[in-house]
Amino acid sequence: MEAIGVLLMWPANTYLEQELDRRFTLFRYWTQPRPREFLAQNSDSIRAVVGNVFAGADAELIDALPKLEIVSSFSVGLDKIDLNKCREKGIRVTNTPDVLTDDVADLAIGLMLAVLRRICECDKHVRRGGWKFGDFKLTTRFSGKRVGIIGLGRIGLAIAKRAEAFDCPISYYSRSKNPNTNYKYHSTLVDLASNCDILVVACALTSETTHVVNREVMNALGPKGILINIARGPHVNEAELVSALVEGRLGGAGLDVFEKEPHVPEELFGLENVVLLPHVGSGTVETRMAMADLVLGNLEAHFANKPLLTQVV
Ligand code: 8YV
Repeated sequence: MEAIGVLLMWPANTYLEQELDRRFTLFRYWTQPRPREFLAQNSDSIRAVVGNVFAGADAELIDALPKLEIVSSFSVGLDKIDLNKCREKGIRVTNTPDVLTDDVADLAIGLMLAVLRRICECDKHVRRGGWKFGDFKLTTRFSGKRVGIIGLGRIGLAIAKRAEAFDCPISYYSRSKNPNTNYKYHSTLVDLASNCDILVVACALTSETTHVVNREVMNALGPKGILINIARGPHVNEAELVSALVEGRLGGAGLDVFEKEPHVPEELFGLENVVLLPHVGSGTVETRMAMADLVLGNLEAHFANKPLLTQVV
């Protein structure tokens, strides 16, 4: 059978890379010193692309691969893939939903607790020997705080379920009201931010949701409000976030994602009411294995003319 060329865009996972190498003719895009020349020389053999949150399949890449049949993303987020272009060209797209929902939702709760109870600062206090000279200052309770969720999809609902276990009243904002839940719906994001203590970004990144958390929303959340972002950095106007935190107009933030990863605004480094994580939402052994198996399973299904496991387009 003719060798199937698969273009891996980013070294996201060792197991995935090894399995792609074993099953297909694997091209490692990030290792190519002259990408355009590489694509011109190999475009006829590349029938699949595997991307992730850092590198996907934009219009330029898709146009350079005339034999491309499927884009299988090692991520649930699809913001690095030109979905309309894929639709136009009949290119199938898959992602890795569900298998990472629990990890991401767990981390959102972890960030809420870490910010409100200053867990990272308490740890430093002990490690620096500060406890010998006095107790750590009092912090604030998480249980019972009002949690507002932007986007009530799989991950948003999982966060809500966890926060309810802490007796947190749940409210949400999304494009339309979810008829299958009793959570309080707010028709505007400013209204949600004005009526919660903790605002969580859990929606997909699109042109409509880029910078959806702006200065007005941050001011509405207020000097005791906490912003949690486990979705995408560009959901938040990062320059406005830095000024809101530095000026005290926002009470704190727990951030796993940033506008220009891996670069994080250094103004945040000295703020004790901010917890900074390196985009580790799905970063457990179990989940990344399950994600890799979904990528592999979708590719195997496609090339065996069987139904895809998690088809988006
Ligand atoms: C990626 C993510 O899964 O799935 C997503 O959309 O944001 C991440 O958890 C991870 O970075 C691997 O690409």
